[in-house]
Amino acid sequence: MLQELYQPNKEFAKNARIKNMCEYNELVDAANEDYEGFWGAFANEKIDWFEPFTNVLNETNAPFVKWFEGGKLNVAHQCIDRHIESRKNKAAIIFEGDRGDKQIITYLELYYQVNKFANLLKEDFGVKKGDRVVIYMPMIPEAAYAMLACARIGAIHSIVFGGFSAEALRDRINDAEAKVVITADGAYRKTKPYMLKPVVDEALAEGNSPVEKVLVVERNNEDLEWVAGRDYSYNELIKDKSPECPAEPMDSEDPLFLLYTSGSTGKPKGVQHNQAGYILWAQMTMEWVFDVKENDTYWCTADIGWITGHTYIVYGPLAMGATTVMFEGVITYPDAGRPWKMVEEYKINQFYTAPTAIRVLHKTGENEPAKYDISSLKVLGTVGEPIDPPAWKWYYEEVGQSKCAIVDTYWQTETGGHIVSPLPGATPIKPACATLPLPGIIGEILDPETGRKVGAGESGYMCVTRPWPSMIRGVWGDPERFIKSYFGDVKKDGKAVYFTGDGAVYGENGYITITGRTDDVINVSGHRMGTAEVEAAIKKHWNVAEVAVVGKPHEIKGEGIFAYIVLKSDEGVADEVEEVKAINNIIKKEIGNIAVCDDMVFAPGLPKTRSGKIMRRILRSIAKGEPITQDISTLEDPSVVEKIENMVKGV
Ligand code: 6R9
Repeated sequence: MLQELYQPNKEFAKNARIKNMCEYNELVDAANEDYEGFWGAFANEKIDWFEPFTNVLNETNAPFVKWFEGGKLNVAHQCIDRHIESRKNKAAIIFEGDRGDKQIITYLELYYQVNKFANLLKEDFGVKKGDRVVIYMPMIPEAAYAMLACARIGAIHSIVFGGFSAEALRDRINDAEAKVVITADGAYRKTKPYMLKPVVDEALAEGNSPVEKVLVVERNNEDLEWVAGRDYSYNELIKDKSPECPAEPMDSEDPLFLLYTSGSTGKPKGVQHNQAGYILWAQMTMEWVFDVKENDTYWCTADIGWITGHTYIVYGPLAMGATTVMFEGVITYPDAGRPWKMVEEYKINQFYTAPTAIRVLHKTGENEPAKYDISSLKVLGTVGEPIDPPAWKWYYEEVGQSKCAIVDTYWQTETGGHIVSPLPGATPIKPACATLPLPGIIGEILDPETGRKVGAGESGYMCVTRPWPSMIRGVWGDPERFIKSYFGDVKKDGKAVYFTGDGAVYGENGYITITGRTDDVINVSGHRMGTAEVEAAIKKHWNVAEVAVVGKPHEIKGEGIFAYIVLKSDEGVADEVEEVKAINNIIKKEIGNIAVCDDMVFAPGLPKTRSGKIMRRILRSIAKGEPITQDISTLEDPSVVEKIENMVKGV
């Protein structure tokens, strides 16, 4: 195992914030010895408090915990105002549009834009502290202004990824009881305009919507249908707004945002993050894991519709006063050299993306990095799903020129920020391995039966056994689901601990390799998808009697979506291709393009136990083409397995 380790670049390590494993261990020990002292000291050092906190951690009502009680702060102040004195002319956001249009927004400019936006929300829309605001936006600077404007006035934003359908948007709006939606007329993708506002119209069409007002950023100048008294142009309203808006003093535990994510059952849940703990860890992990320096330019290719975009495009980089690149386009367009061209042009120092993107860049543009001067790169990051060793190697050798650390950052929507990751100046790295828990995070692989920490070479459940500042604070409107989803599976010393939903295995040196979800969540191109959600959409087709959805390994996407469908009747199914299309159209309507199935099999039945439980493990094995190892004799109808197997072989 050890020969597979790559040591940190010595030159880089000299100036890194955490320079070696001794320093890493000192921090880990400090947290172990005095957990509250450790976090309290960092909270004092990093956050510009309006009023100091009086208590570090309150666990009396665990798992509902409170961090930094008594403290007052404002996240927009932390991300913008406090930098004005020393960084007013520094680029806060470098925006590159899909068509190559560029914009550089300084911290002072960001301050004015966000204040105006905040005043608009307050004065024209009556948005108050605690109100929910849904943001359904493309990757344009106004999306970041919208987030920070909400934070400034204490409104709770809930971003819905622009690829979600009207139905999915409606569900999220209703669940959050949002008063306002902020959107854009449209945006560009591969130089072609597409529309967003009509999706909002459709989401609100049913009536009974909690939404009172819709704010439209006119990016494409498309002709739109405007609903009088509901829809307003941002471009018009913003004109006469004052560039000064006081930052609302917020309690440490006031909610900052909701972000809906998929679980193993039911509809998506609104993951709630609060103010102080979230912003503290967003900033600390930016500093530790990416080691961004004052003059660096950092680029994360995620979309702000996902947690990675929240923490590592907007909140983390701005909290530490860094320059963050925001990219509207598609990284393989016009060709797979686009990101390297941007690295050359902006002299990007840290580049953060997903394994899916790395695989596609590798496959379609293996030699592209060498065509550009990408010598500015220092740290490369990956996130969202396990990365495979060949993709890792290409990333390390061709993009990182064998001198950049790769930080394989493991975390989730619920963790707010990284929890297991190498530190670029300290941790010897290993292909496709997230390595060690970050200091302050008590991450352990536990045996789900006994709650015992497993040994080297053993696998178990990836857990965090103490609360940490940026952890999920609740599932919006459903405290029981919060407890059940995260604290129901694993107990350590009789106490329920946070379980991530992922399996993991320890290497000899305590290194953690994440092996993937243990539940019915699949990971398609790094996007989390509940198989139950896809099944619910498919069931809306009139002719579907039963359905089971599983993940299947996919060369580019990591996992693809494989659906086994039992039709009610073969009659009227003139053409299977048409049936597949019709079902996929329903999925597009109910969820969005990201949930379209890669494979669909019309099965004669599903393998079920006598109590009626669908044996998904069998279906997973069939999808993978693996031999079935489970005992099928106890199934209600064992013959169905062979029938399905034969059908799949013919797919
Ligand atoms: C940040 C993010 C979370 C799920 C998580 C796990 C998978 C994320 C990973 C990884 C292996 C990594 N995941 N990072 N698996 N190695 N470095 O992706 O959040 O969308 O909530 O997904 O993604 O399965 O449980 P989210």
